[in-house]
Amino acid sequence: RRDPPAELPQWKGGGTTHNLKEIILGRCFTYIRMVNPGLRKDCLKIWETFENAFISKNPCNITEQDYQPLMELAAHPILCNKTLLWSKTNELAHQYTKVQGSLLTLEDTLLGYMADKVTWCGSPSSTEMNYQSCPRWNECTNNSNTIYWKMASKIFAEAACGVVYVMLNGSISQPFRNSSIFGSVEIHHLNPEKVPLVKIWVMHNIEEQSSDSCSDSSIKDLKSIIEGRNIAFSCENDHRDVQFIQCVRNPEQKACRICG
Ligand code: N1C
Repeated sequence: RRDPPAELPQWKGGGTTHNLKEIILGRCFTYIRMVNPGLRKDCLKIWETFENAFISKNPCNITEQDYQPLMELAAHPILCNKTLLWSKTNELAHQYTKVQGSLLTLEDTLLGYMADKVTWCGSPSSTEMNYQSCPRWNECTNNSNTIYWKMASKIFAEAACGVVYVMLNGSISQPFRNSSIFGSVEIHHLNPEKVPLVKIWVMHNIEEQSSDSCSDSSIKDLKSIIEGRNIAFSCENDHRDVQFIQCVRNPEQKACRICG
């Protein structure tokens, strides 16, 4: 008796975002016409290059080379003293930059703007995108999305100049993790010739008791990595400007009250 025919590989993650082409093209045009007018980029060429990076390929075998042409086409300079990196503070970091108005996260650059919150992958047996499923990061590390974020993050960190700000989450067990994109890619690609100082802001969930996360052992590890790269380090718990954003939703919290 023979085994039933093998099923097509099904990944555990959600499939390619529907209308991916329209979303990426639309975001690219929005970016060059409205977000950063004056930036000259060929959005149609960017889409074709993006598609070429992963179409007809095993989504678990994507390499940096696949995305290299796209990264070269889409990268652009950013001003000094405006870079904000983050890890496990996605929502707060973006809420803050939106209101604060001058700091930029990767999602404020073309590469981050186009790919924010979308998923994509192809399959070796088809020239179509896989709308059924895509690999999750725990199924394979070199999947089409992770490689994209790692490369875009590397380029973003390399391009940084002046003071670099970093928002970390003090309400999780290790605010700094070597395995995060921030810990494995970004800190290692800041250029000490252009970046004199990294300022860490460790934020805590406003509804919890705050603690001194700057003295946490994971932050000490981070300090030695940064100083070892000849970049000065500073760390602050619950940076006040960012706390104001947290206070909007929790105005009655103790940390948010002006008197008593
Ligand atoms: O692994 P992380 O955080 O430390 O990555 C965050 C770090 C930021 O400084 C960004 O510049 O790396 C960059 N980055 C993104 O901008 C981004 N947007 C969306 C990295 N990852 C990004 N994502 C998705 O979130 C992506 O799918 C990636 O795997 C997660 C990482 O989030 P994290 O663990 O909080």
